Amino acid sequence: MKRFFSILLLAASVALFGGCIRDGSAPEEETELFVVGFSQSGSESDWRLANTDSMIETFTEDKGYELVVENAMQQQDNQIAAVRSFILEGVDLIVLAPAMEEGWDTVLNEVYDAGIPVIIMDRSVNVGNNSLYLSNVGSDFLGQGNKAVEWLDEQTAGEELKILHLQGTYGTTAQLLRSQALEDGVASHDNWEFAGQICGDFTEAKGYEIMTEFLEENTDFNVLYSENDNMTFGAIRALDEAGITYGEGGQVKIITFDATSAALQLCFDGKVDLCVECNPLQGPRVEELICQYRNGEDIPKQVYIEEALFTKDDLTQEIIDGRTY
Ligand code: GYE
Repeated sequence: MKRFFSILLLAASVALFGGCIRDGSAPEEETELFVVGFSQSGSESDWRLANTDSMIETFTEDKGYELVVENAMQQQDNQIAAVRSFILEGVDLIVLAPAMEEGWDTVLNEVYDAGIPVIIMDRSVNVGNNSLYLSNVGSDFLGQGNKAVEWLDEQTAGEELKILHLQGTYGTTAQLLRSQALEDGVASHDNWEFAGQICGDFTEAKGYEIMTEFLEENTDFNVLYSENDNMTFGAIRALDEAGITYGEGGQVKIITFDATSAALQLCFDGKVDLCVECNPLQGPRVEELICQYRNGEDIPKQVYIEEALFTKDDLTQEIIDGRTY
């Protein structure tokens, strides 16, 4: 009987570690779950909520995982504390969705010394030694910004542009690179200038607040480049209250990042001119990497998720309704 159990256990662990179950078939009861500690940076936006859901839906017990989720509420200190608690708990692997790019060397060295592998998801970390993590899965934020700038260039060739730049939380990869693309665009166009650069922290509330304040001083701009959809929703409320028109035939062209269903709907309705997609559904891609790692395969250091641009012409109601976030 004992022997029978050992064979069962062996078969189960071969299934888990050799095949890395992905088809939803239940592992043998005797098999231990693979524990993933997931440090999420916050819950500031619809993008972030969809990203958390994607992880929860992917790493289920029936596939052999236990997912421990810690939400840092946009505070790096909370996130560092969460990572340390994962070390103490002895999780099998850590997925870190870092709020900030800087400040990770110490704690990631601690994780490394504890022998726990790390996958960085969404934004990046800037550390002295890249072997502190296995892989970085996320978006090509500079590519997103560059595509937006190219689109703006094509749409407005030769026009004088006064651009209001609504920025995400300073020091995050999404902000740094989307901002860099626009700053490069302004620097290389004599007819482009900034009307202002203001920070809305990636939230709807802050987007509304900072936009309202800005509009009290200055309404002389014809482009709004907003680094995420939630800030755009807040900014649009402020524009409505100030009586400034936007979108098709309006004073202000709006470019927004994420392409959530609510933003796509605004685009389809002619209120937003360009949605730059940023795909939050990264759980399955992270799982694939974990499987590769557990199977002893080589893992790419940087994995970008495929993303598109949407204008009204690219949209149908069906596409919008098919979006789960
Ligand atoms: O665009 C924004 C979120 O890092 C890609 O952060 C993420 C960004 C996303 O709060 O909505």
